[in-house]
Amino acid sequence: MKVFYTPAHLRHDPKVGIELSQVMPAFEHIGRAEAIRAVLEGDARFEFKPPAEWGTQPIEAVHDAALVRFLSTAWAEYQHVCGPTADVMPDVFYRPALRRGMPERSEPESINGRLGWYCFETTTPLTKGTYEAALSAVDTALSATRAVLDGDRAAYGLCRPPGHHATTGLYGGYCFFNNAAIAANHVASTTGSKVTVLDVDYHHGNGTQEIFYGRDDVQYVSLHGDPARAYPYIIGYADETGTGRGAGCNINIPLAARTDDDHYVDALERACESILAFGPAMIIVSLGLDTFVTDPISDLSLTADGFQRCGAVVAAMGLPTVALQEGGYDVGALGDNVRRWLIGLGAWNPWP
Ligand code: Q9C
Ligand code: ZN
Repeated sequence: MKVFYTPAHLRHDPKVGIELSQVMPAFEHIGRAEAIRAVLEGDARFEFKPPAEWGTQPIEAVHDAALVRFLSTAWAEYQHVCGPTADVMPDVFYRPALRRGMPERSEPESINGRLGWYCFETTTPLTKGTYEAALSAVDTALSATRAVLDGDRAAYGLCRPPGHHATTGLYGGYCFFNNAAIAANHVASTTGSKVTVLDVDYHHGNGTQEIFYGRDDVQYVSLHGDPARAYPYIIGYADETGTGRGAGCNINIPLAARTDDDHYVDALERACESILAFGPAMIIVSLGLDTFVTDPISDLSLTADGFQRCGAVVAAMGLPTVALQEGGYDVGALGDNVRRWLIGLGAWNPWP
């Protein structure tokens, strides 16, 4: 099975974030992708490939061009006005209610004001090379997708930074560009076929849901910690099912704390029935391993065995599959958890 990876991810090197009122060392750090790379390199079933360069056109087919432009210069602009500062993040967020009863204004002029216009929370610093790393994560996603469009049964994109929290116009949740949404939109728009994004990260992929909420050519199916208790709190509920042409094409399956392998696999099998009913030509998996029992920021109870069973459940649908890396923060276990999930997918075997 092909694994797409580039060391360009190392250029996004955040050190701190504010989580639960504490200044915390970054959970989403360079060691995550390096841990996955080390484990997969040690298993002859995985063949490493560098991604091709795709430029910004497929990104701007999903995200506002203004977000892309902002991210390309924001860190450097901030250095002139407020620097030197390695990790750059807003201290004032745009909230429409601040101007209740008044006409809306557009993007602020100052760099600090613009940060709070484009970013929605406090755990996603911009660093010197964040933009280049975020572009490389999109390249990784699109290159893995092309391998599958060209006939591979499955491929894995070791994307970093992750993507599923990034919306059309906002970044946050450790995410800048929505790698999976860009890949899904690329497939839907270039082939005319239906695509499903199956999101198994612990957190609801609010960005992917927002991007496709009104569309009937891309289905979004997510299993995640119930937003009644889990990030991103204000989106990800079961009654959010899509709008307009997209009505019925968004499926959220919120899960209880400490959900174990058996209950998770049951829920995933239900999700797969909805996917088969939709009838996509390809599955893009937002592959987060932060459902793991000892993940430091999550509260589900999956094991490595459970991950292998999940991969096999997805493989049993018999559809071409692209797995793209999202979260997973128990770095000591992360590489092996990814490996087990991909072994379950069993891309080197004939279709089950
Ligand atoms: N205690 C991904 O897994 N912080 N992003 C949550 C809750 C942000 C997770 C704090 C979590 C973002 C890709
Ligand atoms: Zn996550």
